[in-house]
Amino acid sequence: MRMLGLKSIVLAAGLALAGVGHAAPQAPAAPAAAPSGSTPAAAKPAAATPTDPMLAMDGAPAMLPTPGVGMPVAGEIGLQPQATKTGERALGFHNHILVPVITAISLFVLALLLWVMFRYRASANPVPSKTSHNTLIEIIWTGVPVIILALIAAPSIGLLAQQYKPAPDGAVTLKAIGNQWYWSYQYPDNGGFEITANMLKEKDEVGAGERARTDADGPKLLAADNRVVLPVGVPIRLLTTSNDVIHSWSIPAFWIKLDAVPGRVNETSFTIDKEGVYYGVCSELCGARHGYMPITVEAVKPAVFAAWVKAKGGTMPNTGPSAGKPSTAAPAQPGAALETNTAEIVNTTGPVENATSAAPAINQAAAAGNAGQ
Ligand SMILES: [Cu+2]
Repeated sequence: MRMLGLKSIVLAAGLALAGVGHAAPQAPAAPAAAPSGSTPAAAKPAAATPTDPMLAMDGAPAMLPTPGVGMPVAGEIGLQPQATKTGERALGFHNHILVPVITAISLFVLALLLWVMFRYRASANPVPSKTSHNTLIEIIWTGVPVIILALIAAPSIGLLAQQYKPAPDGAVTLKAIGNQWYWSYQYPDNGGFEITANMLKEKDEVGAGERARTDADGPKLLAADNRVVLPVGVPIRLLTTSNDVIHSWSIPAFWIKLDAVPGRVNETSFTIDKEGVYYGVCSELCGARHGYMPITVEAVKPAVFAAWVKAKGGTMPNTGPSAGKPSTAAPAQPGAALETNTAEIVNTTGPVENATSAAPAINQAAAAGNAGQ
């Protein structure tokens, strides 16, 4: 209960700060754009409740992270609970096959070592055997490991194939672009709007007008100002690339880790089974602030996702899964540079012309500020 009380206070503080974003829900960059003028908090008193549809800076629906889900837990070992079918399969493979096999082999080898050390020590065995070959034992110590490896390989290859299965038609495409040191995201099937995600700083690190991390945003070093919103139960086609050096987009609870390489696009797919907030970090050493470019994914019902896309100025594709182009409802060419189908997206460095085009520049400035620390 005491924990709950503390959380409520922190949450209230977070929502009050998040109230900065209420001033301009249509212009996500506005909070960052007007830090130096008046005190943002004074401009708009926060009337936020936990169900307020605004938590992340970009107007993502408010969803509180569940402790221990989609994030690491202090003092725990093992893998995070999985939120995808592939992840559950891999977790089962790890927990029920790999760990028992590894443990049994280690204990067996340890027992052999101990037996040899005591039974054949000089005092107990003064005259050593001169045996140099034993056909039966040699067949066993060659054959048994081969059988063990074959037994592990069978499920392992199936799992590997499942991890890189191309997304089916009708998948939602998310393109994650690594930058030193933040992530930007495009939704090419949804009008091509772009969002930019920077790490939320702690209370004692923020400058004037900046929003500090709260527990409602997520754990320290893992919470981003803008969340990647994705629908549950719908296949996601993940594309990764980079604007500078190699990064890696990773969400442990999805069993996803895909390198983001400059000049090429990597692809994989996954389907999130459970709603929730999931956290990850860049998983490829990419420079000084490698440890400060977190990934926050908010998995929501498809209808909520559609509403969020609309709020971002994007569009939902026509019911035909292979419609390809944004629907005619698209506002004034938002996806002009991005209406190609996902396989041929190569324009990662050009300016993104859409409703949120101000965001990258401003956030890059913010990122540069971060780098100066
Ligand atoms: Cu990186």
